[in-house]
Amino acid sequence: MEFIKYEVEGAVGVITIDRPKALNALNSAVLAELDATLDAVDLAAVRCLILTGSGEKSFVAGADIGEMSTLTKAEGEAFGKKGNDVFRKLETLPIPVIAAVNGFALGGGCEISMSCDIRICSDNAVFGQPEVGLGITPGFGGTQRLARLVGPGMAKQMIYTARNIKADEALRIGLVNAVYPLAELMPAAKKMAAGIAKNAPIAVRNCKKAINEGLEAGMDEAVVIEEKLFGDCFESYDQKEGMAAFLEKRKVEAFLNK
Ligand code: DAK
Repeated sequence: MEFIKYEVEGAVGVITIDRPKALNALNSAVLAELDATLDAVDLAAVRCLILTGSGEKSFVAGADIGEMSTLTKAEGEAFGKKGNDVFRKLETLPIPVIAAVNGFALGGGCEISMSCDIRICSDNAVFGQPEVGLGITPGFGGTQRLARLVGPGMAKQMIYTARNIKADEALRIGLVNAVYPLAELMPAAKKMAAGIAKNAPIAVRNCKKAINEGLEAGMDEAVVIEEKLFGDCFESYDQKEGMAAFLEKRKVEAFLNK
């Protein structure tokens, strides 16, 4: 891989987008490598992923403007689909993904962070959807996920004005969950990931599915989605061990993902 680094530490995988010359901007090659990396994650061993960017300045500075500049309408739509397919794969991956946003998260960078389950950022992070200033719409899910995350009023303001926001404002509007000094971002992400990884994997996976799928449904349908995923946890080794440990006043020995 030229642009994606993937490392596994214990049960936590760290994906780093590594294209420093372009501040980690997403071109077709980066998207293809990210897609292949997600396909290769060992879901039996890895229980949480962290997505970050290389360097100390940028998470992802957007889709690659040079590559997009000469696209036809049909090619633009195809490029949007390529990004959307990878981002959707990330969003629906059976394990949680934490975006550790270490700098610029503009356009496609903001969008990829929103495809992750949880966003935390460094204090130098900058978020924004600058696309209308470039003559295009957000094309990797920004019009959809930003409105769902921060509400339509704030999303429309950010998208129509193309104004970037800093980490403190991102925190205030709920786009990120926490802000850290840059040096503390990855340790914090790893600590959170390890905390997730020690919980029962089938239950965590079903929670992700229930939240994601429930948000797309009306409440009557959403509670049925939850019921089924709740029921699915029973008779598993991990459910029996988790409850036995409580009843026997001891610590869980290990969740075995079965
Ligand atoms: N694409 C390509 N190269 C980029 C880039 C980008 N998005 N962002 C930065 N770079 C490159 C710069 O061109 C520069 O390259 P060299 O000139 O050194 O060769 C290098 O990275 C360093 O950048 P700067 O010299 O500009 O660094 P500064 O610190 O001065 O500024 C910056 C940092 C992040 C403020 C600035 O680079 C910047 O404004 N970058 C562009 C940010 C941006 O507008 N991002 C949004 C891109 S639009 C769609 C699909 C997808 C999308 C839309 C539609 N469909 C097909 C429907 C998504 C769109 C976007 O993401």
